[in-house]
Amino acid sequence: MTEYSTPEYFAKMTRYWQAANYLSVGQLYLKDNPLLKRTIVATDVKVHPIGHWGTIAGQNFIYTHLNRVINKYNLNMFYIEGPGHGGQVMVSNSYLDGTYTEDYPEVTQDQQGMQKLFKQFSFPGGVASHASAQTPGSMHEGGELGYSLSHGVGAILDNPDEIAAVVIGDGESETGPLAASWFSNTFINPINDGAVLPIIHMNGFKISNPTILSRKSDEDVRKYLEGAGWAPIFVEGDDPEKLNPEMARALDEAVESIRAIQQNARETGNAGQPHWPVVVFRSPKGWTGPKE
Ligand SMILES: Cc1ncc(C[n+]2csc(CCOP(=O)(O)OP(=O)(O)O)c2C)c(N)n1
Ligand SMILES: [Mg+2]
Repeated sequence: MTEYSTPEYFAKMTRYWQAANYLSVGQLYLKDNPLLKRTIVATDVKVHPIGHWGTIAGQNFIYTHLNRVINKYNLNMFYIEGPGHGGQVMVSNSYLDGTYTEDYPEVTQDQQGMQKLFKQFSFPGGVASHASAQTPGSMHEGGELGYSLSHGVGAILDNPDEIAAVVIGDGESETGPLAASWFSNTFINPINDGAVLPIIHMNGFKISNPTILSRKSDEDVRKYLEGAGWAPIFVEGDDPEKLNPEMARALDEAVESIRAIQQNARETGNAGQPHWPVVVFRSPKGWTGPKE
């Protein structure tokens, strides 16, 4: 399994992440000139760009790493995007893996297709700025923050081989529904049910206001989550070269601990009340964007 942790593999992940980020920023701002092969002119740019760049690079990073563990451990895993206002995350990643073009053959994986992909995003007659029913594989449209974890738990009940990877915004975590849903682990039976892997995307802000959870120390966040019956794993940084091995280690640990909990319960017949892993991922809001 070391093939998934070599410097070469991590370098490819960085390039995949950068491609996803480029596709995401292109959808936000460009109508034409998708590869910036000629000097940018006013008509290349959207007059009213609508979208949330701040959540994108962090979520693309998480998505890239979830693809890694899916391949490494051959997982049945799906992604729930709590901060679903980052609609490009779903669109860009499904475009990169080819499923977007399967469903929309006119959006080809070349310059012409990219131009269509970019122009249609959050544009009259185009696609929504949040993860929506138009996105390949999407089951439920977002819009209202707070329900990601409860949806994730609902989806894995009686689905013993399924893992719902639930990305939760730190702003979202302040909503009543999300705060209450930390207790949903009480209802997960490791014998008959699958698992949720909550990943708190701690980018410090909700739109541009500071979040409560991000202002707390790791120690307080740890106690908060442990008190609700979870086992937190912390990852923090902004340099992909340093962060790739750390995120890989964190997600390996999370997946292996989910498997160990399930295996133990299924072998002994004792469901218990296990402390499932949760990843707390601190990265800058608007990561990779220019300061000016
Ligand atoms: C219940 C609810 N309240 C308010 C909003 C408006 N809103 C959209 S995005 C956002 C900030 C979300 O912050 P966070 O969850 O931290 O996600 P980030 O963009 O930082 O990843 C807010 C308040 C909403 N969509 N739903
Ligand atoms: Mg946030």
